[in-house]
Amino acid sequence: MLSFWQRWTRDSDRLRGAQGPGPLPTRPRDDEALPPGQRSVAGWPARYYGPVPKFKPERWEFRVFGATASGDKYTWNFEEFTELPLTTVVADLHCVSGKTVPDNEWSGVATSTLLALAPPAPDVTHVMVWAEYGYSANLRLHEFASAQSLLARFRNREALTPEHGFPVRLVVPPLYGWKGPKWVRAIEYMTGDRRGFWEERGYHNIGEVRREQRYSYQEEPGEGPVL
Ligand SMILES: Nc1nc2c(c(=O)[nH]1)N[C@H]1C(S)=C(S)[C@@H](COP(=O)(O)O)O[C@H]1N2
Ligand SMILES: [Mo]
Repeated sequence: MLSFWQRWTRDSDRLRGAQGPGPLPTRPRDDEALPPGQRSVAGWPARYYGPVPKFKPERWEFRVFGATASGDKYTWNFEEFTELPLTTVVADLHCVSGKTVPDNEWSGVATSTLLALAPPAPDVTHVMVWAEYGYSANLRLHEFASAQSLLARFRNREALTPEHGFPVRLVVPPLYGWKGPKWVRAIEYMTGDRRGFWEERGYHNIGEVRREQRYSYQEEPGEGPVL
């Protein structure tokens, strides 16, 4: 019987083995090439609101609920979640504060895998991603579902640390960092839009980095529920 840590990190070994040992290639960053208003930072400072949740493997489960096609809820316990196939995406992490952590190699469960296992009803337009302590972020279904989106368990082939979202965080590269909850526990399928934690508190409902959608006062009519 593997401990939860052995179970989680055996994939880390697998990722390293698959791609060879040694440091990751790094390319020099030219901040000119970053999206407007962003600059790259060295290392990986952790940014979060509130305390870091304590992970309790026996109490942890991942849920999909709301407007599923079947009307059922879906749950995976920790062991079951570790059995889901992994994919890898390389992407920058853009905080709305202007700091970018470049070239992260994220590995985890593709959102398309989850959507296939827990199909949404045809009229689902948005999802709410729920994390520990009630942190949430709303996304349009097509953004959540895109090929670049994943529920990351690893960064640069290492299991996430507690302050970076262990065991799992959402990564959606085209959106600002707050749209990617760390310590994710559930996905809610919604047939309309509703604001998440920061979207209710002055941040843009959509949050596309390329379009610099930082604050809710920038929203055009139709880009978010009335505040
Ligand atoms: N649960 C939760 N997830 C969160 C946050 C948070 O406060 N709580 N902060 C978000 C913000 S604003 C950013 S920029 C990234 C930062 O991730 P990092 O600390 O791993 O760099 O996490 C996002 N996910
Ligand atoms: Mo952020």
